[in-house]
Amino acid sequence: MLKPARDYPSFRAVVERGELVRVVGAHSALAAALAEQAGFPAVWASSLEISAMRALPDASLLSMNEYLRAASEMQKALAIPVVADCDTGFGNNLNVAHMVHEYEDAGITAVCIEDKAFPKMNSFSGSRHELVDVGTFCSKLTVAKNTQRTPDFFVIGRTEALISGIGVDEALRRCEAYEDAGADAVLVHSKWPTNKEVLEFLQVWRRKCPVVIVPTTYPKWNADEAFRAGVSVIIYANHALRTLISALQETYRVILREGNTLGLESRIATLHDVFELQRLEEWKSLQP
Ligand code: SPV
Ligand code: MG
Repeated sequence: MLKPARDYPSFRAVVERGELVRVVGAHSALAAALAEQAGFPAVWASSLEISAMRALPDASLLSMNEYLRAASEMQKALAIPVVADCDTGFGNNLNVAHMVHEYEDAGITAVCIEDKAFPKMNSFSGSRHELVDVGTFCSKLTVAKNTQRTPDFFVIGRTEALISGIGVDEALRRCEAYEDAGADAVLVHSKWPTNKEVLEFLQVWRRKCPVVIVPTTYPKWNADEAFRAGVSVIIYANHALRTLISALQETYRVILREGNTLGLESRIATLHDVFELQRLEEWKSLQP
């Protein structure tokens, strides 16, 4: 019998297994379903990927409802949890409370908010990234935790201290305060070309809160090594988007160049693959 919505564990339950959690970014339910098929235990509903699907920059342009819709479409297609990238929380404490109501209602079990000022710019955009002060962000985290209705709801507090260039000590000071304010995990984001800054952070971090990283600019660091160094969750945030771009560029080029699609056929998914991802047979069984 067709079950359009599937059962899935909360992100907290996945983290509490005690193993390294590798999370991959997605921009659509289809990409999320492929991540699940590949074996990932959770999916990151990335603000960069979701904005890029509209050919727009990741600059607080889309509304909360647009991000929520994308995350909730992903969650409906999955038997693994979505971690929703909620940027700055879409405004002040009131926006954060509204966000938690809406995301929790939609069945999302984990959200991530960051300490940049609204409106924000993507962390790799080369802009000056203004942060809110520690107290302001702690207050957002406390509001988020006080708003949730299910005990499992998981709030990640993300610092952009390293992205804005104010150093590892400040990142530590902020993450300690975010844990004290109720964050269930801290995300320390870095754009350093190696794992240097994150390692310095981990060497001093003595708190219980799990540490989340996004190793976009230091892709050499192996997951097992990161786990041994104290990382609990790794987010591969934008590789799906970049793969999509390269794959489509190549397909479109070949079609125009060759005048037919013969050379592509063995390299691209079949329609059977498409129907399977759509669970077409299950849907067809509704109307015998
Ligand atoms: C995202 O994937 O939208 C992120 C990670 O927040 S980053 O793009 O590195 O800021
Ligand atoms: Mg983002």
